[in-house]
Amino acid sequence: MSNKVYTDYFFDEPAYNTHDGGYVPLERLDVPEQPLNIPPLLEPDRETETDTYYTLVAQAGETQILPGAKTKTWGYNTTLLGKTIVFQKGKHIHVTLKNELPELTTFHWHGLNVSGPIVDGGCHAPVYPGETKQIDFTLDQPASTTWLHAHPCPSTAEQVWHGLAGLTIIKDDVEAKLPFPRNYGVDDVPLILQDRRFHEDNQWDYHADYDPDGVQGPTAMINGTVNPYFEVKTQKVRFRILDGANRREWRLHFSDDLEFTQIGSDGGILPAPVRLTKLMLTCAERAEIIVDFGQYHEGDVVTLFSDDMPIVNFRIGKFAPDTQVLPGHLVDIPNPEPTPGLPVKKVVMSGMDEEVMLDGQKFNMQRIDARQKVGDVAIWEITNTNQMDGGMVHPFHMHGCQFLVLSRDGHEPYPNEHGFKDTVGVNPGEVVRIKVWFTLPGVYMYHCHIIEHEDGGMMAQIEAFDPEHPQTYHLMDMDTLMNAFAAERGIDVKDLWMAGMDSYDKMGMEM
Ligand SMILES: [Cu+2]
Repeated sequence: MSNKVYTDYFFDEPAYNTHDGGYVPLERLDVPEQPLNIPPLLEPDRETETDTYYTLVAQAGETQILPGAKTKTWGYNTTLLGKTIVFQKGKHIHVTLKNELPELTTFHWHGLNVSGPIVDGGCHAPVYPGETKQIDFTLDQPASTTWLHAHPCPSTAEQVWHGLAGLTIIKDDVEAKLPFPRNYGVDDVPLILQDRRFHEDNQWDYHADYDPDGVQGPTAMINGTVNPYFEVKTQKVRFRILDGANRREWRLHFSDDLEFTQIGSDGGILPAPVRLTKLMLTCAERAEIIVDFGQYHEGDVVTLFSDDMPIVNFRIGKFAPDTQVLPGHLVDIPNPEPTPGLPVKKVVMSGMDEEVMLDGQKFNMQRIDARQKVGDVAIWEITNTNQMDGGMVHPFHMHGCQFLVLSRDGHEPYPNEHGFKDTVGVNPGEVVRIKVWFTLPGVYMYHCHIIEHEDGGMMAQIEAFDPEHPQTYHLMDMDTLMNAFAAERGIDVKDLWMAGMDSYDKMGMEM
């Protein structure tokens, strides 16, 4: 491991969301501290040597988040967020998807290399209320922290806001040999970072809080807990951090500028550990870090902040000394040569508010915007045309693959971007080059992961094709989904309000 300790957030400061006109600063709610919720693990229905079977239920319920009235929330196999699913690489996974919500939803495996558009669970794979569907896939990708969230167009943002986001963890033999903490809930701890505004009777009101640049709330909610504390019982703790917010960027640092080590990014373990005192995550990005609390004593409290707001308190308990040192090299990252003769695939993210677009147009579910042969290794060039002054970081996300970041404006990527990624924050005015290859044929979406931007049309889709086995895809259309949503709500489709619709309407564009 290099001895260098990085002490900045890397991203361009003028582009931070704190400079946004609509920025909602975090505020500390005056409610007692509560133990950090650790999402329970989802038990498989059954398991063989080669196959694992799960049932996943999207359900509505009520959750005691604040003192007083419970909050109406949605979740996977629980009332809020989801039970954590642990997958073993190489296993054939069978999932029964059950929708017990009052409206249609989809089950998107963010970060999994599974075939699109159906297994992937984007907008083309609705599961209607009361319906059950089966999917199956074989996991063939490295150990990583990925997640599951709803992805129905154009209501992804609202459904995630209701709580449909859960963590998934992939394990493999390579990661198992590394000296990392891996006792779930004890020294291997998820931190799902979200923010909400609690209205009357502790309820959320997505429509009231709507902002086309992304909905925010002033209250930090970590794993569904407000004002959480966590009892530290081991010297070193690994955190699997997910920016599960609709729009908020998290600029994380600990009290005393405590140094920590990043060991993983979106798609797996980093080639080498990176020492940091600050870490910025944009929407949907993940980071795995190890924090060494060795300099503290029983009774001390270490605080995790985002900007200047405390978001988790770590109460230091008794622990045995841990002198294990991380190796300088963690994993090998494959780095295939680009396929000769392929043009650079250019993607332009433009606009803000309702004007957001991808390549000068808004998403159309029935339009395939690009094609790439399975196995081809292509250079993609992602441009954010926002002005540095007043623009914003757009987190670019791809389904169906994990990519490598090659450069930012021709310079080296950030020091913690040398592993697999599926989401990369692009600064205003910046050009980010990535290397993209698909392993499975399918139709895959790519988009900004400020969720209101994707609902608002800052999204496109690509067909990864196998010339030996041409396929035709039945692609869902917006009218079918909108009519279904209206019917489920018992209203006329003309009276239906969905977040992304405004963005199309105001630009005079068809959905
Ligand atoms: Cu965006």
